[in-house]
Amino acid sequence: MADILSEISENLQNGKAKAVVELVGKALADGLPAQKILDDGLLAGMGVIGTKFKANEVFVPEVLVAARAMNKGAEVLKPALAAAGVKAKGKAVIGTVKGDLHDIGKNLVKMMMEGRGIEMIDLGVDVPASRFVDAAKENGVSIVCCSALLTTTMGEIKGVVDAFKESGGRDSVKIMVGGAPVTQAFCDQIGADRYAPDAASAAEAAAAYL
Ligand code: B1M
Repeated sequence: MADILSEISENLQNGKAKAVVELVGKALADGLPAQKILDDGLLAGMGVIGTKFKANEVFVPEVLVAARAMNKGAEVLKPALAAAGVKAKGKAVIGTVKGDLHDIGKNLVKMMMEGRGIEMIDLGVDVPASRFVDAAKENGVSIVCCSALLTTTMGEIKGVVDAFKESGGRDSVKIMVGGAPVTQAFCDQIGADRYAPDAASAAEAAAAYL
């Protein structure tokens, strides 16, 4: 079992998306729990890439192909991560804030929320504050999720909170925040409603709001 998970991790680190997709499918067929494949295969590989990126041992192109393999592998896990037969019970908007192109964490949060029966409106990456406000209004959603991975972009989340205040719609939405540099203290400081450290707790908190 450990072997296939290490193989997933290694192929992800080498950016071999096709192999990752095949191995994730095989691990599922072998009966491994989806959460374990995610944690010990895909995220473990991404963790190694993160450490090497920080140490200047790998660079943006390598990280990009690894990220692509991560997203492709996670797509295969999506049906298994979603609770079977959950009825849609509400909608949420999600996006990575302006200036920030990281989307792996956002995609996982989206996936986990879909697994909780929440219909997700995904605005993608580099999303300006006004777009969150417009999308929430247009779709009548009550939950807005903001992801930021850079210390230089986390301030944009405050911009989203402020844009909702300025639009007069602050009271009709719960603003949830997350991403590696984001903390509970930051959430409190900017007047957001809820900080979630990971995708599973984000999905649990969102479901509790609906
Ligand atoms: Co970037 N990058 N990156 N990068 N990158 C980091 C974030 C960094 C920590 C690496 C490092 O130096 N150690 C560093 C930030 C430093 C800082 O700000 N303090 C960094 C940097 C500096 C940069 C660039 C500036 C590099 C450059 O160009 N010189 C550049 C910026 C580009 C931009 O955004 N404008 C850049 C670019 C990139 C790539 C494009 C190459 C690629 C992104 C590809 C993609 O996403 N499609 C990339 C990657 C992959 C990373 C690392 C290696 C991995 C991030 C990741 O996906 N983690 C990262 C290093 C690291 O984190 N170790 C790094 C896995 C993911 C599952 O975790 O996103 O934290 P995470 O999500 C978690 C939780 O945080 C939470 O749930 C998720 C799952 O449990 N969560 C939420 C996330 N969003 C949430 C929203 C919620 C709730 C929970 O809403 C309710």
